[in-house]
Amino acid sequence: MDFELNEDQVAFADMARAFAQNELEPHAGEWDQTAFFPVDVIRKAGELGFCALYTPESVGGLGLSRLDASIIFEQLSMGCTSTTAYLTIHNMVTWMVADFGKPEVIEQWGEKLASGELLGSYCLTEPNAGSDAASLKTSAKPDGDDFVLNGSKMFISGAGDTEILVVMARTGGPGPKGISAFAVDANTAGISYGRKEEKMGWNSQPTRMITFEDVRVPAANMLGNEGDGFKIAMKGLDGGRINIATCSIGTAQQAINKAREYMLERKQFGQRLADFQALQFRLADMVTELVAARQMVRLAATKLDSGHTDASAYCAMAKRFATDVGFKVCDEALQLYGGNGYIKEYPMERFVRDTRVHRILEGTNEVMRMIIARRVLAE
Ligand code: FAD
Ligand code: 2MC
Repeated sequence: MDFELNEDQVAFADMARAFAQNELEPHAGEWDQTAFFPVDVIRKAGELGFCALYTPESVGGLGLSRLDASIIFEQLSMGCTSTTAYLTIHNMVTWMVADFGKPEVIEQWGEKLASGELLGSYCLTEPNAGSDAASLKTSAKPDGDDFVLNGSKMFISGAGDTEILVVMARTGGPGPKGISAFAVDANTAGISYGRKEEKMGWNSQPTRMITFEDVRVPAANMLGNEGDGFKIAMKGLDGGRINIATCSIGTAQQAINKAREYMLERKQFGQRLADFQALQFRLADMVTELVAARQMVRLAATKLDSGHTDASAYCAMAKRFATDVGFKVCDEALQLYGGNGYIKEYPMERFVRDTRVHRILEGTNEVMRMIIARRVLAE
């Protein structure tokens, strides 16, 4: 067991840190305020391989491990939580198309997704199917060489500004086995987008509802085989959950770094905040919990990399733990800033708003507990 980063990982982390400091951090506050989706910066990230970190090299990705990807996403999220979180969703979509797409679909879209020329959205949630994703109702009915999609998807990240949708739809009977996954051109006739949701955080990426009305999708665009869609969706989310957990870790680390500086400067009662033992102990707990969370995320990534039978449960544990810790650390850091923590001139309130949703999406933390408990009780 080696807990140190190897030379390559240090180099990747350095590259990601430089990108975060130069391209993300200086603009993150403004993107949040103006709800601006920085597509050009995401494409620039694509030039460095950040749009397809764990997609195979044969499809234009970097072919890295999930562990390496997590190390990179952590650095990026220190620059902008919300933009990096979208980037992780795009990575998930790109990997799904590359891993489960038919050769003609990979040929058509694989490298363009990997480079960031095309951006992707992951479409599972529906108005009446959130946590119970296997109850989804969007239908895909065969008609000649096509499937015809009808239904709606809710809360879709990037929707309206992305080019490729990975859509989970029902081709068979009720339950998970009746679901198939499709790669869909986002501009196909019959697809319409709802208004951009006004959100508490994650403002540098749009979230919209999508409606499908008699949308024709070539049968060749099915990912995997008919009835495989739910498992493909869950496999995508195993990695997605590590990545969202990572975005919480990176943001919390940034919050600690800034709180530390503030404690060393700000004086009250004739002393620096850093001189109050109560605050020293709070900082100590924040750092301790963050280190534990980071190690758990990296352990889950390693389990996914090695194809461990319990990998999904570890991903769920990491997601549950790291997103709860990340949010708590950001909230404590805000407290250390006092009134300034609540003011938008400083980044603390944005860190709190952006990490809050990590406890809800990519499977709520209650669903994570469900996955973990089922695994433990099955043993
Ligand atoms: P519900 O399922 O209605 O749950 C409500 C509450 O009940 C939650 O606290 C939940 O944990 C709890 N609950 C439900 N069932 C149980 C149970 N059995 N036991 C205990 N507690 C339970 N989805 C996508 O497909 N693609 C996206 O790109 C995407 N992006 C998103 C971006 C944002 C900003 C947001 C807010 C959501 C996004 N989602 C996306 C949807 C997200 O995954 C869902 O919101 C989430 O899975 C929860 O579903 P729900 O909102 O329907 O809540
Ligand atoms: N990998 C591979 N297969 C999996 C799997 C995984 N991680 N998880 C489940 N499966 C298989 C499972 O083995 C079963 O197959 P079989 O019958 O052959 O054994 C099948 O899938 C059905 O699984 P379950 O019986 O566990 O299905 P159930 O309906 O009970 O619920 C649950 C599963 C609750 C875990 C799932 O519905 C879930 O994850 N819900 C949360 C939804 C979610 O995460 N949404 C996120 C949307 S994306 C988002 O928010 C973004 C921001 C992008």
